[in-house]
Amino acid sequence: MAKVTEDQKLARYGLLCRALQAQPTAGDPILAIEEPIAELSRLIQHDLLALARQASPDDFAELYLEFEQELKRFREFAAYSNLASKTVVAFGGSFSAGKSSLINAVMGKALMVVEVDPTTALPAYVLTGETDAIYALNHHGLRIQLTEDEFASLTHDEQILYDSQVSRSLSTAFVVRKEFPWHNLAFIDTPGYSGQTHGGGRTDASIAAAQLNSAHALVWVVNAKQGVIPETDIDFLAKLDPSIPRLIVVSRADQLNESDLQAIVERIRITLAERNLPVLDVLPASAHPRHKTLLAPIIEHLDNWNQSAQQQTFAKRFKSLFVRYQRGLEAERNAIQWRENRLQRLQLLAEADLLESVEELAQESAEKKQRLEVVSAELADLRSSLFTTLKRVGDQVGIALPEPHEMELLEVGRSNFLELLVVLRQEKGTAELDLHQALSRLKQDQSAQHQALLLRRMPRTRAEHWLAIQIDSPASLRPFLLRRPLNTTASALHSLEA
Ligand SMILES: Nc1nc2c(ncn2[C@@H]2O[C@H](COP(=O)(O)OP(=O)(O)O)[C@@H](O)[C@H]2O)c(=O)[nH]1
Ligand SMILES: [Mg+2]
Repeated sequence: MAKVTEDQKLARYGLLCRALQAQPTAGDPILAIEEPIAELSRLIQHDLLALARQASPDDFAELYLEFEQELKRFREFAAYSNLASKTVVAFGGSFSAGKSSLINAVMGKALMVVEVDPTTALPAYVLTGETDAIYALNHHGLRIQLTEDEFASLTHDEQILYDSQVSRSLSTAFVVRKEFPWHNLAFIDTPGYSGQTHGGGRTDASIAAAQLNSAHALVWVVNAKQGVIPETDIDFLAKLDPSIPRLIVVSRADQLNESDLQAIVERIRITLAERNLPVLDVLPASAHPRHKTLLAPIIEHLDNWNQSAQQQTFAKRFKSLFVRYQRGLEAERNAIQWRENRLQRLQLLAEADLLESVEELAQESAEKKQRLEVVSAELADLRSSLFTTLKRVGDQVGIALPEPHEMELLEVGRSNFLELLVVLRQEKGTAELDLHQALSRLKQDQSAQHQALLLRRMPRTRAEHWLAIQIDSPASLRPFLLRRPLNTTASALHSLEA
């Protein structure tokens, strides 16, 4: 390995200083939004946590991570406002699947870093701009500029050469390319997911999922040499928002012969259909210039996405997180109500010596219910403050967001299976559905096609999970089994009633 010169060491020191800078310099556009951004952090990192200590759903830990992730993404857009008007296309897939190479190939230029060490790789937005430039956000949320060489040096070699890991102090990169062909698109090159835990206990998988879920479209890359789409990829795809259009790209086509490649593409198509994961297409690709023609259908999809200007998803995403929290509280309120009903019966039957205990329990229940109501009201206030502050920042930097009261009204899609059934029944004006009976019919495998639409087929699904939808058990278990209803058609639900 080449020896590091004094000049190079000095340059690295300069980079380290920038990466660790904590105060914006005069004239930094971030100064204009510092106060509302701090307010957003306070709302989530302080007020939301304080509420959660009083009452929160079982999955609050995940919910909170998503809140933080969404806030982080909003800060990225605020720090580099050219992103605001772009349709975001995320490239996902496992480490070394070939995501960065594919991005380079479709752009027709080698602009991204490939073969970086996955543990130090930064997610990078790639988009057009007036001049070529690379920026990164440091851990204080400040945008710093990197030279091409500095960006390229953020690999595992850095550790060997300089004994430093600057990329650990950076969170996101923005690669601006004058000749980026799609003016309305921004790509996001994700480092890929793994089960490994990262600093702070987060897994790469959860970060990758949040990044992909916030995109307008997805390109999922699979390494052709694996021959199949791995089970871990399927699990991952199943967890992503089904309303985001996705394209599967089978990379390294150059390393297989034509017929093997076709067989693999076909197999992946079938697997995805069987697993009930609709995709736009499964397309082979290669980063090798010799196989350039393979890229044409992929580029066609990108051209298509480039046609439509899309609003950023912040309002919808934050709204759906609040809705999840509220639904968790509702489920708990229902459980308490049920308990209260039973306690009332006990009160009637209890002997005098037990009556006091029963009354005590009833009192506790009532207090708990009241607390839940207070938390629910405070959560609504918190939501409205967050929407107002988001809008303030959005107006300042040019991120188009609905008015706060419109955000309140935003429809985030029903995620409650029972609710869907109730709506269906009301539409049809039929008698109340016996869920137990309906589900047993579903299990009799009458309409396998509809069954697959309604239920997730996951290898991990255990018998007790199935039990959960047959008896009136906690609503929180149902989403695990039931597909998010965005693509559940009414006709599929009809099959429950048939
Ligand atoms: N032969 C061949 N190698 C590829 C192709 N795509 C990626 N690679 C190689 O696979 C490795 C990982 O690719 P990269 O794009 O960095 O993967 P990422 O981690 O998903 O971004 C690199 O060594 C690439 O050169 C391809 O289409 N053909
Ligand atoms: Mg990469």
